[in-house]
Amino acid sequence: MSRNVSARDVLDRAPDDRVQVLDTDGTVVDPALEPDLEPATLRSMYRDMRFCRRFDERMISLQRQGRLGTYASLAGQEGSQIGSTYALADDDMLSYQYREHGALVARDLPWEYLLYWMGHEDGNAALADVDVFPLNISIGGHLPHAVGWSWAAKLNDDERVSVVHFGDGSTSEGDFHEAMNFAGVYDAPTVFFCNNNQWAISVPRETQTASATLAQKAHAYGFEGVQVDGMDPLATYVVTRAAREKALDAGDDRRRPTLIEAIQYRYGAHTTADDPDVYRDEAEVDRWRRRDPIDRFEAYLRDRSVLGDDLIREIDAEIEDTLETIVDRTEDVDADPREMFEFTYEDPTPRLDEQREYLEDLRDSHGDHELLDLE
Ligand SMILES: Cc1ncc(C[n+]2csc(CCOP(=O)(O)OP(=O)(O)O)c2C)c(N)n1
Ligand SMILES: [Mg+2]
Repeated sequence: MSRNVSARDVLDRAPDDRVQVLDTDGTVVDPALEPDLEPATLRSMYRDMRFCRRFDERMISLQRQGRLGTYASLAGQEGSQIGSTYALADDDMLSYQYREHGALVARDLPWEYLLYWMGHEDGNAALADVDVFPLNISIGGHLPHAVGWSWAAKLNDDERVSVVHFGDGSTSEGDFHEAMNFAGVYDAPTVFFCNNNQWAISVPRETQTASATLAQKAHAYGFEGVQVDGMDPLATYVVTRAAREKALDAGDDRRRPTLIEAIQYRYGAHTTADDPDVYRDEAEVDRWRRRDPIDRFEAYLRDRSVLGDDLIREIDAEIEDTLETIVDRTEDVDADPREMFEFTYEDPTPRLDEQREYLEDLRDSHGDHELLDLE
């Protein structure tokens, strides 16, 4: 996988011995760990990271114009999402919280993904064609499902693994501990990928847990936990690749889980409904921006002549076209607000019936108001 090291070498380390390949200026700090990737793959990773940054700006702008619902920004977290997803097979099962748009970008971002953010019920469906579970707002709720999927894969001799992204805040939920325990006991081939972006809305990492690291929590469940520089796409690639190899073959005819704690930072607000100025200092944001994943990776690629100004211009033009196409396509879909009552219960509860009637009354009293014109 890397030039000189095995998966075992990457994972067999103390939980606070953080894996890093690139320095903040893009120079290689650990040549033994540098992955052996083709120029085309490196360019594609760069394109996807750049796409993520632009996607973020565009989504926030659409939200401000009233064309998109509440949105969770990923800026700062591109290296973690793209590096980790590139380390997988295309049909490994991916599940995520709500901020990991990059993992979807690395799976060619099906346009249907935007349906969720534009408030369509269809946006809650699994993206089955690209092996991605539905978006998960209920913190930690998707972890047991990810483990269950991987356990089933193992029992069926299916050579795929399950990779689950979640936040630092998720590690305080019971679901996290139940999922980790189950995976440890039943040898479930799961890669737990924790995006530790230092904050769970306004709660800082320091008050989330008394543990020195989140990675060490894996030891309580009998498997390895490893920290990685989450703003270094080559490091997240190398660690995820190693964890995947272990999930396929951990020796002794076993498949084993791993917890990865990717250290990173969310530059923006928690969501478009949040104001971070009330709980954190702008100087903190500036400090983390010096570790920017795109700048670092760009410097690395330019130094190797894999990337130059002309190619970046071409990439940017393609990104704008692609974004325009998926936004137009989603905006062309007609929404029917009645769908919000359709998919949770086979038989609606009395409370839901009441709410549906309330909606119908509103429609009657507002005539053909744009949002309530259901016919
Ligand atoms: C079970 C549950 N409890 C509380 C919330 C409210 N909530 C929404 S986001 C969030 C913080 C999650 O933080 P983290 O896991 O670190 O993810 P991040 O937003 O930083 O990516 C909370 C508590 C929720 N969505 N689900
Ligand atoms: Mg967080």
